[in-house]
Amino acid sequence: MSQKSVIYLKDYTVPAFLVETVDLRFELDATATCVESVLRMRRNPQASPDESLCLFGHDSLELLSLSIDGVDLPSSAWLRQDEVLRLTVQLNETFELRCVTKINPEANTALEGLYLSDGMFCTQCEAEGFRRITFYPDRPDVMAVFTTTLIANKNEYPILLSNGNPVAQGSDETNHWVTWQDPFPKPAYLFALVAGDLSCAEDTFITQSGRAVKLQIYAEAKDLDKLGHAMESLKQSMRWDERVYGREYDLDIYMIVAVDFFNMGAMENKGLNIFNTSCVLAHPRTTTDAAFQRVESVVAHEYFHNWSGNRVTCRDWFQLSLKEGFTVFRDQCFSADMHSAAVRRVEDVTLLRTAQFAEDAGPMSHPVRPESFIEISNFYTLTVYEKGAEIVRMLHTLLGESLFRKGTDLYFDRHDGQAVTTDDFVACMEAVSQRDLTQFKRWYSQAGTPRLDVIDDYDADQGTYSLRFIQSTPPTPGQTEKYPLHIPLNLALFDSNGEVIPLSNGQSSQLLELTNEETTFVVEGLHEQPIPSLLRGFSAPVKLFYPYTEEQLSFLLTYEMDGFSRWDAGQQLAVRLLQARILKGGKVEEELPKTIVAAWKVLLENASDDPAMASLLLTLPTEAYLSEISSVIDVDAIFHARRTVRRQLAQALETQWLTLYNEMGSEERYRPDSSEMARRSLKNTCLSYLMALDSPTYLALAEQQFAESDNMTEQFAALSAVVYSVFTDSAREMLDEFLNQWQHESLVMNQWLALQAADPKAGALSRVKALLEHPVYDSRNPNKLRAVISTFCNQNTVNFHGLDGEGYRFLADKIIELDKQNPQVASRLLTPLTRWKRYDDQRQALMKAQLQRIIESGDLSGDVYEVLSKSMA
Ligand code: B3K
Ligand code: ZN
Repeated sequence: MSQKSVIYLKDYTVPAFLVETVDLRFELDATATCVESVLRMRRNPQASPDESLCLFGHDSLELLSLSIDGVDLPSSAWLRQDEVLRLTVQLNETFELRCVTKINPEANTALEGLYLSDGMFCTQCEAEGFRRITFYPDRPDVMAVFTTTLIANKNEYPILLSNGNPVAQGSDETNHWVTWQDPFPKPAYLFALVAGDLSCAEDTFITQSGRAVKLQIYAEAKDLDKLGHAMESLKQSMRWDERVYGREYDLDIYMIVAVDFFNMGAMENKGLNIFNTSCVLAHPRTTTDAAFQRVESVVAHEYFHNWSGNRVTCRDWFQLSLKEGFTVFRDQCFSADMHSAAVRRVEDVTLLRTAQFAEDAGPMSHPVRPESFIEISNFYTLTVYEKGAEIVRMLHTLLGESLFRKGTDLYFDRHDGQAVTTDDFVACMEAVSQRDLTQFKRWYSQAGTPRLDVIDDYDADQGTYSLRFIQSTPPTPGQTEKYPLHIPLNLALFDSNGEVIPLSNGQSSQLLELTNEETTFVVEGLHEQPIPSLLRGFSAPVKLFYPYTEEQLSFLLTYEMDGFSRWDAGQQLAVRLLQARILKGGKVEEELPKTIVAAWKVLLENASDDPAMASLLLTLPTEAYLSEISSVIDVDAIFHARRTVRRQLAQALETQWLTLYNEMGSEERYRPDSSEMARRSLKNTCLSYLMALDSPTYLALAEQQFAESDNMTEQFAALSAVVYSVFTDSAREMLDEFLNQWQHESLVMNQWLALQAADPKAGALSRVKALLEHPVYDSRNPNKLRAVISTFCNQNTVNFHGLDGEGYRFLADKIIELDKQNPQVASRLLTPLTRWKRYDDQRQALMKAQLQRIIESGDLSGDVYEVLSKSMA
């Protein structure tokens, strides 16, 4: 493997040169686009005066000419090595640098920089894509005012968009041009352009100060009927950010463009967001409720970046969580306000506790503010995003709503137009609260998931109850020594009647701040031993260990009012049972314990009070969660244990499931609102339990739902239930019918592909290979790659981890192939193989052999190299 260089946070230095203005001129052509850039530059007075000018430029850039203050430079005036172009000539304090490059968007399969998506030009510049467009000081602390002129064939590319406001335009016989100007200085990673034959939905938003903002969402003409939900979501987000954070939108126009080829979900480019179609298009007939909600939250997330990310940006990429953690926290709170706060909290914690905790226990474990990287694209992780959001949430918890808001006001005010650090963010919270958050900041620098052990003791004679908290964090790669963290723990105590016991603060719950390795908390004046509810609302991202009895968990499931803690009590009850069965290989058929049947029965009886929460409460912990909490992951036992318990719960409570299924039915037309989504979710949970009974009666029920539903949520749930059932002939027929109906809807086909890739029945790998040959598949489209390959390797655990090692070999083959095409996506797909240490010896050997094979396959990208080398260390 070739050596790739490591970049360290500790090596940060200020930029030697600053850019005041950038004038870009693009002559757009699919295979030969000419880019002229004119930079007004000046030496940074804060940098050393002898530093030379270095610009970043990707290998794929063809440099046509370079001049300074109108004088062409000979090729001896610069050195070009790796990604850096170093000027060797003497430079004045201020000067104008003109640079002309040629690029080939059509050949750009990495989907970074300028590329083509279904024949339309688009860009992705975060983190380091701008250097694939032109030579530039491509780092986020260099902020400039951009003016962009786009020139293209007017028939092929009638729409020409870039950041800011359109200020001039014109045309000749064949071409037309538009000039855009963005008045807000920005880093190059927020630059964007789009050119294509697009249609658009339009609306207006009046800001709190009374300014009219034009809102436009662009997509291909065939998708024009799928833009309403994103538009509504955008307006809601704009209103919410004004109300909750006092933040108003700043330009006169806000545009979103939907593209089908995109490495991630969406991108917050200033005034011109570019979205993966999967995160913007929504229509009841083709889009599930889950996808509707995703559209809403991604639209909100990207909109919120306008302040947390764009107006105040990151000094360097180690600070990525400054914008991402904060913005995820903001979008979580937005969705909580729009729907059920408890449901959203459960969903967020589930993601964190399964996927982020697993990341933190694996070879890529890193602090929320990493210390080093080879390829920054590898650090757009659950740790930076989700754990980062938990850190901001903890600040919110510690300071309280009002001080937190003062803190964010100060942050936006103090740092508007700047590129700053997570320390700057915390400093604002310190300033408004007069608190010392030095220890708290360890959450940013220390990797790994802390463990919190709780031991309690009740002294009946004295009436005192003590809780002893012991915290520790396991070592992680490169960080063996760990220090105590500042952990906010929200606690409540219950008496045996299910009433909360007022605590010393007179309230029903109390926030404890655990800052030492060991802390003891004592409550006095109790008449009986209380039942503790620890970590209400999941007040800190830790693994909690307290030896609850089954009775105590059932008690909390009945009496706890905190939605998260109540749900968690039910999950832990199920975890107990599942873990006991996993130890026995998973296939045990012994009777279900009465506690769990009784608990599920009560849940079913009360389910209609809060259908969305009920649906979560009734769902067993996922295979991913059960894997994460296993010391050695026994794939087959986990799969069978879960499946058996599901079937037994279906059997034991068959009438209740059916009654509830019927109760959740509705004759009304589809509405994508919270209460209707909740109803459908619960209805589909019931259907999937009923289908576990392998009964033709319920097959008929599913077939009826499939045929009669007027929306994708119900149709797809019926299809999934049948595909995962024993009725293979019916499944085949239904899949074919679905294909026929939706073959022209690319996003629906992704679901169709993913459903089959996840089907755990034997022979999955050959079915997956057949899907890769199917006409609806396209190996260049990341959404399709994820639908088939990622779904198979992450969700179809029994087949991917098959002991013949063929699943592992398949993934390795795909990585080797894909790394040449799209390193970012290749590196991400690699994740399941990197977790080899979590499995038994036989699987470990098989997985390692495939990692080794990838290493030996030849020249690897920095992306894949970094993940591989860390996995093999
Ligand atoms: N900021 C982008 C992520 C860009 C990832 C580049 N590899 C999306 C977001 O978090 O909003
Ligand atoms: Zn983001």
